[in-house]
Amino acid sequence: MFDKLKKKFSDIFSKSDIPETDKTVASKADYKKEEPEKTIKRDELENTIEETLLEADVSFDATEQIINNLKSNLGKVKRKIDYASVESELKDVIKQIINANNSNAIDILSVEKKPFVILFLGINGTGKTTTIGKMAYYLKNHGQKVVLAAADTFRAGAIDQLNILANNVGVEIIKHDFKSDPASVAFDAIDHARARKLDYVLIDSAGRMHTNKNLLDEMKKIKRVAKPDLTILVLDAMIGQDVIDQANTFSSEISYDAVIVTKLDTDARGGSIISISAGIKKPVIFVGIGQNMEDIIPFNVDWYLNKIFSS
Ligand SMILES: Nc1nc2c(ncn2[C@@H]2O[C@H](COP(=O)(O)OP(=O)(O)O)[C@@H](O)[C@H]2O)c(=O)[nH]1
Ligand SMILES: [Mg+2]
Repeated sequence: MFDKLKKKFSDIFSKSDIPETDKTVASKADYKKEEPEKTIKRDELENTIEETLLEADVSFDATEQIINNLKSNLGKVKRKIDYASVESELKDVIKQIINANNSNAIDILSVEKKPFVILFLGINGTGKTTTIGKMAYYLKNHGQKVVLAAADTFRAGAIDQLNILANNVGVEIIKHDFKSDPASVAFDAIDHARARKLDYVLIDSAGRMHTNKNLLDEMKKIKRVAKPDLTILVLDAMIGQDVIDQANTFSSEISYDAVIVTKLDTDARGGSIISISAGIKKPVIFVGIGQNMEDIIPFNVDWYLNKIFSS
């Protein structure tokens, strides 16, 4: 993600001005004396960082926030700015922004209330249903008993898709007929979990566009009836900067507590998590990193920094 910045630095600092033929110890020393000190102007540095971030799909607001924080930090760096010190400051600033919104992230495995009810929201194709399968797999592997609620009764095939995932993972599922009331599916799943003393209820939902009032009302009804302990908005890393608009549209209609970002494995630009943290102010609790059931990991800021600074 920071290739451009690295290249800029290597262009300025690493290029030797000494002709190959003159590379004896003595002549090197002579050249050093005459060579003007190589520097990068502060505004040139800031502009390059700004461009790099914007090209990596970091939102404009988040980029401004990073540059402003960086300005005060870079003031402390000595005259000669090298890539390592800029990278280290940049990492610190990005980490602060992400941590500011992740400090209150819930640890799903240590919740006391059982059954713990989780509702998944998000527009079509973001990866809700797949993420529910992955979460069921994750929870089951941690010794938890899970039931899925097939409350996307709107799209043909959605119930079957969740059913296949439930069978593959080996967890229970509550489903009604296509077009039936999603709130009643959620209600039944919670009832079932209580009766069987299960630990988690994961509720799927149909993809809601903010333009469709009926679907929005239905989603609000699921929330009213199920009274979830946690509502998760599923966001697709691939949609770039639109992610903020999408999240804000949701929050103006229905509240949510945390975010799961999917398809990080295909997010070549990498800036989505920074934009989400700066723009949405909700914790990112898990990230999806592939299409298989094991491809979900609890979000960890150091893992993310490592990923974006090494790619
Ligand atoms: N590469 C990748 N694909 C994913 C990930 N999560 C979901 N998908 C794919 O995204 C597509 C849509 O997923 P689906 O769960 O049906 O989305 P929904 O409409 O929100 O329920 C499917 O092809 C999934 O395999 C992920 O983390 N990485
Ligand atoms: Mg779905």
